[in-house]
Amino acid sequence: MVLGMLGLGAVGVVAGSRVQDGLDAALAPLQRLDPTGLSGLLPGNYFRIYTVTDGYPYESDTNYRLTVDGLVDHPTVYTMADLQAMPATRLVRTFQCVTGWRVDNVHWQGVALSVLLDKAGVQTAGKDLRFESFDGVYTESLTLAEAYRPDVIVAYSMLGGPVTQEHGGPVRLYVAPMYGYKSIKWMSRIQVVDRVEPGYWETVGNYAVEGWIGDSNGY
Ligand SMILES: Nc1nc2c(c(=O)[nH]1)N[C@H]1C(S)=C(S)[C@@H](COP(=O)(O)O)O[C@H]1N2
Ligand SMILES: [Mo]
Repeated sequence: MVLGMLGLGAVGVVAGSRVQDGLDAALAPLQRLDPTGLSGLLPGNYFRIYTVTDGYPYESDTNYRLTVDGLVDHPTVYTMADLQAMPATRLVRTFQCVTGWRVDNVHWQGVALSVLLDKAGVQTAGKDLRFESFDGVYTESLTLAEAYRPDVIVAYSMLGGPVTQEHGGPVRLYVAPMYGYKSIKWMSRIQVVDRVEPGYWETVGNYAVEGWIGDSNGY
């Protein structure tokens, strides 16, 4: 009896994740045609997969590298194993895209950005951060004060497993208090700079550089 129930439970989990994969796959072509996010008008409590290039870049866990450099005393290149060996931060939060869609109770795990900044030793001239994606196009920004919040993490886990390729794996940023566009996917570089450099949608789409959830936004 107990074994039977466990078996049923396992089947339920697998079926559930297949349904979600199917939804993502079905929506992917639509999302590629819709970089401005009008598909956010569709109903449903699930992620839309966004990319501003013509695909989803791939990097294996083994080959993945994250560079922290710029105005720091100790420029560092991290591997996946390095990040996973560091103290982990877990968050369960609503993910909110500025276009209107949201996903409740998303589980995240990663390294607090503040931990990486402390290790790097930010110089006094360093005021802001510039983030790069290995898609070669998308960028983002945060002030140093924002980056030091405990709910800003360099995430290697999302939705109960590794961050998938479509969701920006192996590693993406997760800025919990801000709209989704701040959470850069396929993150490859964190550069400490001396002034705010507005990110991709903040230049192309006039989104607010300060992406606080709940604020009105240039979007
Ligand atoms: N590299 C990259 N990061 C990105 C985006 C993107 O197109 N490219 N879209 C942003 C936006 S607007 C949102 S809402 C979220 C969506 O995350 P998801 O694709 O995992 O749903 O990723 C953000 N990070
Ligand atoms: Mo978004």
